[in-house]
Amino acid sequence: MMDSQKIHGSAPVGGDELSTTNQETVDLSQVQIEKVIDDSNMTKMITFQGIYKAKPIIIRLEKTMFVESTTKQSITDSQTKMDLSFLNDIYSSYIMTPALSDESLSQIQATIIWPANEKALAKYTHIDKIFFSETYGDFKNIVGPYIENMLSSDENYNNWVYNILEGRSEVERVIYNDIDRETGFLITPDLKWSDSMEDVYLLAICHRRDIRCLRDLNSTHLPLLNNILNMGTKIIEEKFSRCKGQLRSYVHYHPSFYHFHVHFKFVDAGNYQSTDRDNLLTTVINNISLMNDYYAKSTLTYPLSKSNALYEELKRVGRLTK
Ligand code: G7M
Repeated sequence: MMDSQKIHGSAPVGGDELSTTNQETVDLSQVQIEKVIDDSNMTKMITFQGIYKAKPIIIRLEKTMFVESTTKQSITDSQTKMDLSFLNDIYSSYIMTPALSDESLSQIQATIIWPANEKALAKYTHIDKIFFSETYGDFKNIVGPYIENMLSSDENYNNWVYNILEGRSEVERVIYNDIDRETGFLITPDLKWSDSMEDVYLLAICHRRDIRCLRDLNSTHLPLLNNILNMGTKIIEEKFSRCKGQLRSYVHYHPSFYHFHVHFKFVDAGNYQSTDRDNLLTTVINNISLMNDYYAKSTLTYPLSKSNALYEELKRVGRLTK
């Protein structure tokens, strides 16, 4: 049986970026819930904002993973209630209510941030996205100049990338470095990798600095792209002892920083997730081989957050109306 004191809020949260230091547990019965700030059917999470002891609090609830043994028992347990939603040919759908004794099935993981500062509130609050179909003309007239302007107005824009490439940061984390000026790249763990072997997440960052993103790629870059695909795959599969074909390499459009890089993740059943920004490297290579300026000329559709500066720019120039 879980300690009820723990359920009711033992949540001192670390990290100054998220909150001021706190060593006090939260008494949830004293929290005033104000509103839902995020809610996702896909991630099975809901996040509330409220007030606790006159300071903002964030409470994020997440359905916990299924435990095989108890879930299996619940399916055949005669106490389990099954309400039929629909039956169609070989398919049927139910709302299943397991017996109350199946505690693990009703457990919820709660993350509490208190006191929550502006940064934490922004990070945990859902921001709407739109889908934007960016044409060749949009890129030439609006998006390309917007990127150039951003890069030239902030000389530190790609600093963290150059620190890695020049061996000033993350030196001991780099697992491969080919320093060729044209086709060279290095492989380093992504910031988001937790170091768990279950969800290996690596980045290949090229040494040349003249490729900002997918739009710039053409057939002159095929030696670089093939090098990243072939050598990157070989090195990573060997290092992590995985079978061939389990590694997924992809390029985001738009990326979050404009220096060409490729993501590498294993396609493990548990954490495989693709997003609408992903462009598989094998498809990129194929498209450029068929048509040199495929990415310069194509209309590229991607999700764009309403908090992204590009969204504001597209509105400013009248390309987006709302
Ligand atoms: O969406 P995009 O293709 O731009 O992805 C960039 C990736 O770079 C993200 O997955 C980030 O987690 C990762 N990243 C960002 N920073 C600031 C760093 C960093 O300083 N070091 C490393 N290793 N990865 C980073």
